Amino acid sequence: MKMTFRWYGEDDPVTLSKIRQIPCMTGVVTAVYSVPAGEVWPMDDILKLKNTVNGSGLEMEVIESVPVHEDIKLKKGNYKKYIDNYKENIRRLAKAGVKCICYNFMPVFDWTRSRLDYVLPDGSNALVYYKEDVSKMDPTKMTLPGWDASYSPDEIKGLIDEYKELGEEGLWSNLEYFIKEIIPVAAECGVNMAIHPDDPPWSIFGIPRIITDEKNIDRFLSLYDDKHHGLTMCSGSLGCAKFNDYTAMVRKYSAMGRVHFAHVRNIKILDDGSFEESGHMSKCGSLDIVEILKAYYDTGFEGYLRPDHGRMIWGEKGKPGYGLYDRALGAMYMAGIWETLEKTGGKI
Ligand SMILES: [Mn+2]
Repeated sequence: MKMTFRWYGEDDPVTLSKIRQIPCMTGVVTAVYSVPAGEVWPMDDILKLKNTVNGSGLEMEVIESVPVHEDIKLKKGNYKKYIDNYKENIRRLAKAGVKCICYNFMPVFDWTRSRLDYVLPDGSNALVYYKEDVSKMDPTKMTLPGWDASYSPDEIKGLIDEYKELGEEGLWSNLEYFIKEIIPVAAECGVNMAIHPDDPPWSIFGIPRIITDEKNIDRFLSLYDDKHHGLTMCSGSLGCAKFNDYTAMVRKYSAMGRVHFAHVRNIKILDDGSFEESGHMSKCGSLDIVEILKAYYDTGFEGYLRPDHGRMIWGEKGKPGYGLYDRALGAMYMAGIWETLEKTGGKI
């Protein structure tokens, strides 16, 4: 296991030098953020990023994310050009020493929450998803940090209608086409492709979401029989649905050698299926973080792991979910569990 930390580039208030001081860190997970979705990343930009990261004593072996253009997900318009661009990005990143690329196939919207600054009982701020509030949200009149803000309200509405028309099976078919195009390139370059599950793992705003549960992940993996075709397992995404036995899923897919990247954070699931992002420690939420890490350890996990979203604590201001302090606490908590697993041969 290699512990990593997400870094949003030179504009990120959490600097590389701060990340370097977290004792367990081997590298950062980052991306070229200046290029619109679908376009080829200039090699100079990739190498500049790599040199900056390496210059601070950290590795850049994981990219999160190379975004998938909506035309590819809808298999319309310029999808062929965008798939060619995607393949070129895989080749270029491989040349720069990247070993793993995280991506997702969520239509239009990335992770969705109803509030980004909910105050937990201990006074920290966290992201929450309250079902009732989400049901009243109008996605054409708002945006969230992970969403592509380049669309106008009319364009968003048009996209939502197109995805409703496409439906789940249509989305599966477009995903299959994309996978069969890109995985041979990734395999040739020695890059592991790691799809991020949908967050949350159910349909929102009436549009389909398909990377949601064990049955669908089995179906996803069966699209291409090659270890380069794999997963980012995210406890905060799959684990926020009561219908997922998250630890069992980690055990299964990690044993198959298909988990290349692990996102670990805790979630407190509420009675109506809403959830709050909590501190990483097992007692803070509904997931048993020790059991999750033990599942990785027992199955010989050799991929990358990062703390996922953190709360905002100690008065820190910054990108929701991506402050320094709580993620650093989470990383050290998990590094401590991992060291104990190693020293006891997993007998904890
Ligand atoms: Mn995640």
